[in-house]
Amino acid sequence: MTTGYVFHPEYLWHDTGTSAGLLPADPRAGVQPAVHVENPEAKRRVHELIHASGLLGELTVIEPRRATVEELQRVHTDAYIQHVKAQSDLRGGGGDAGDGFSPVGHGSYDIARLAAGGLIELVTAAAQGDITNGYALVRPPGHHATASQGMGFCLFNSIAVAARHAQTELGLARVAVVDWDAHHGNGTQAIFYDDPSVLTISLHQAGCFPPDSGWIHENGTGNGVGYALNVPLPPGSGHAAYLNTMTDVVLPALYCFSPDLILLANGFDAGVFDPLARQMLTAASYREMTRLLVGVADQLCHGRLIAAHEGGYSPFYTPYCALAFLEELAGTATHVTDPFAAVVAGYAAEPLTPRQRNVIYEASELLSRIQMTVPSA
Ligand code: 9RB
Ligand code: ZN
Repeated sequence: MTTGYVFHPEYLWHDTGTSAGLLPADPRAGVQPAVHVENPEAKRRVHELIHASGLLGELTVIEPRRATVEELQRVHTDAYIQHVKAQSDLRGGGGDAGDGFSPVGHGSYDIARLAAGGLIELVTAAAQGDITNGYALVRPPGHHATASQGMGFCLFNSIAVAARHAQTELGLARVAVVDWDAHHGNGTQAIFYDDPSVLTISLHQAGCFPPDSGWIHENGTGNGVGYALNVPLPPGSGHAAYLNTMTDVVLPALYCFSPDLILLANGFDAGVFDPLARQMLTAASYREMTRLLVGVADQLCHGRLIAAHEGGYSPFYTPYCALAFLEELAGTATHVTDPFAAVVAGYAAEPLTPRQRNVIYEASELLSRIQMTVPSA
């Protein structure tokens, strides 16, 4: 049993330029430019901590490759792929993948292909039995990207590309995508909305991003009805809300669905110090959520759980959440413990509120529509 790990320095070279927190910088309107919030720092520090803690030595390092155009075409339209390439070919940066919130730096097309290809390589290694599970520490992120548009810092939907690769090339027919990033995994949901062979489950802060997306009634369409699940947790949700969502919605959904592969959109922006959401998870929360997910993967699909890094913007706290996640994925522990644990202990102790309980209950009522066998088209 080994854990695969994908990282590449090029992931840090994806140049998002400047922004003003969420907004595009606009000096003429008095909106001050700052380093873009989706910048390399948090991810660089995650990799450093994985190395410095000694955990890297226990992992199976897997070299990423660039996803081919054919592999991207399983998910994205030709026009969109060409658009990202054209924006990336511009000199001096300033490109955008669609919504005005998805910067494309010079050369970012190749880096986004390296991110999607990193996921493909991990999924392939898991299918071959070279690794049990794995984590790709990639940039740019992917879960907001739809077939035809970049959104919310995301260029290519790496998880979706890996899911289609697993189905078409590796014989892994049923794929479940769990998305615990603080924002709605709208792109992944949209790509598989009519497809009962891919179950998408997104836990997120209600109404955060994209605006008006990820509500509980979004359940899929056509043959895919029942195979999209959303748990829009109120702002301020923390350890209890997320752990209860895992035990009452995510785990039962996975048992009902019985996947051959579980993919995880692994955002750490539901962490308590994150600037882009208002959730309150701690490193201990990520550890426990991961333990639950690893347990299901072991029971249902030979441990095959492959995670893609998504959000997580606190440079000082994201690394400890990621380390806790990866220790648990690898079934090991390092000498490094969350140095903020004492500070955040009170947040994690916050009990479930009635509103959180209602959302989780409503989501759990939708599980009966999932079938163990894919309905024939
Ligand atoms: C919109 C605005 C956002 C807000 C949040 C993210 C987070 C992404 C992430 C990206 C873009 C503003 C739509 C401001 O971490 N995903 O995992 N943009 N928000 N103005 N408008 C119209
Ligand atoms: Zn996010």
